[in-house]
Amino acid sequence: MDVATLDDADVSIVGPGGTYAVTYLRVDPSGNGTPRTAVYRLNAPGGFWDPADNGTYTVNMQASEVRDPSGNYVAAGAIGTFTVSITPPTLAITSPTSNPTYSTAAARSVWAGRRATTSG
Ligand SMILES: [Ca+2]
Repeated sequence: MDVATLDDADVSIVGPGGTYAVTYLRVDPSGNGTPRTAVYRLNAPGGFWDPADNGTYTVNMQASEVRDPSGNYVAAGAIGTFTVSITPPTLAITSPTSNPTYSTAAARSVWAGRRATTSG
């Protein structure tokens, strides 16, 4: 692989919500040779991953983007898929274990006590 041909234009990803560009990050190991693994980042559609993004994503090699040192380009077309499956978190609200009671007589008593304390 001619690693100088690696960049953001090499692949695009088609998912349930459309076609997405990627960001080229690195190649392992560095320098020309074979085999090489190129790493790209796909940002979450809409800024974060949520259940609306669930589904199958297809990685598509773009024509005339990556080649070997002899000038042979990788053929365009689908080169892999991955699945996104996000389950939303749940929040459970349980009843309190004790149910406080309210007495108007008790409230008056407390209020009167405070008045007596502050006026004295
Ligand atoms: Ca390229």
